Amino acid sequence: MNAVSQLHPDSREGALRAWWMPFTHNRYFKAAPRLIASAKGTYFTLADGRRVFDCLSGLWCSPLGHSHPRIVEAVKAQLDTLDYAPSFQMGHEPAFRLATRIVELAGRPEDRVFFTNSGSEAVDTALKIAVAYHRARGDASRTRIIGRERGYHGVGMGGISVGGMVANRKMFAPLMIPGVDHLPHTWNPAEMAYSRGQPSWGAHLADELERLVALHDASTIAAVIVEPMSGSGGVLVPPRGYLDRLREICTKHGILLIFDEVITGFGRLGTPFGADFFGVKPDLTTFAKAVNNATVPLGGVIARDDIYQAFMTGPAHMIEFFHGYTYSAHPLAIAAAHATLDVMAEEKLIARAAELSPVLEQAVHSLKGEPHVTDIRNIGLAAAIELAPIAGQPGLRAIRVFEKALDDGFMLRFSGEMIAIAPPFVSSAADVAAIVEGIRRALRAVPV
Ligand code: PXG
Repeated sequence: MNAVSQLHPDSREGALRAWWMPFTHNRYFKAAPRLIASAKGTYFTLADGRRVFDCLSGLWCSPLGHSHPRIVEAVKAQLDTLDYAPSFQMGHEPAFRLATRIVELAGRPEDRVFFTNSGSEAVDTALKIAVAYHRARGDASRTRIIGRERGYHGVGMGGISVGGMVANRKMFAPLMIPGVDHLPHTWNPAEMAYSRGQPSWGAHLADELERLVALHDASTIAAVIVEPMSGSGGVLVPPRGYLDRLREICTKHGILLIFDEVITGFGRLGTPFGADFFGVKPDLTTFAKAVNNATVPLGGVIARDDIYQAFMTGPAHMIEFFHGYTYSAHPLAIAAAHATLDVMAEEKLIARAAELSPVLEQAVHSLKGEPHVTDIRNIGLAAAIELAPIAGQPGLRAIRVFEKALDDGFMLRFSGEMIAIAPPFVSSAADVAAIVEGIRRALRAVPV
């Protein structure tokens, strides 16, 4: 036994020892833990009693605010009725009804939904559907997947293979799926720094897909996967015309286009999906997070009807797609999603996100010229502020800004050299202005 494991669990070090925290600087955190005790509406209450504004809607996932009474009520009622139901060879009615609501909201009523429990599982599911679809149609050489640099598609082996974040990939390279290539990312500060909304430069970057087709041949490529807007990469906004161009090239070569809408799905851009915002139709769409306000883990894939139909061959009593999760369509998650979609519709919260978008754009771009700021990007109800790194200490600048803002009552998201915000849709214009002023104070308080 080492010294640490002998610590008394009542001591702070002992109490924090066992949980190996995700995407967290564990040693730094445990030396000065930031503990959340409760949440209500747009605020978290920390263990020391301070209330902080939730500037990223959780991790992009709670746009209705926390402990929404309608969602709480729905989940509690579901617990009393059906706590769990197997989804293999059995089904429960609310899950079918939710799938119908999702394809209707997406404006694709003929399409199909496969439920998962997270965005990562949704991505791996979409990749498997894409490869199996081509095989089912007799096009078995189409196995290659094209991702994009700086893309984030969760942390499954498939997701990190197509993802484009080096830190998430480098330790696992031998296990990642082979036969993957990447498009270049679309952020070019020399051409687009401080763009408001979509940059006008960069549609031609989609033509890189033609180069990859020329290199690998279309007959080897199953799908292209991109986030319509890269959230984790730092709100990287697609240049005007870029996604349309990707769509055209995919269609021309029989390649499926997967939009990873884990962040953009369910209203973040002020439209039901990013596909609606950009006016580009993907073949497969992944979602998670906001679908049920993150009350219970839920994700999924929307598949074009003919993709589903391609699997519906062979004897009717045989399983068509050997894939699924114990918790696929978990009743509590489904109940939370119904309540979330009810509230979104009744309170017109997606339109509310659209109304707040210009307020956020105006406010966040007023940070241009503040200390350390090198770029500001925004789209829908999301924005990122890129900071100049501290020499020799990558990442520390954004941590410092995050810490100052937290002390001041604003919980931001930091990642690399960047601060991201994605306020809850139920925020007021005054809340959005207050977040930005909080960031301004934090930027000014962090030493050069
Ligand atoms: N795809 C996309 C586009 C995502 O943004 C995932 C897949 C994976 O989802 P799960 O549910 O497996 O985590 C994501 C997740 C951040 C942040 O601060 C973003 C995510 C998760 C946590 C933090 O940018 N995105």
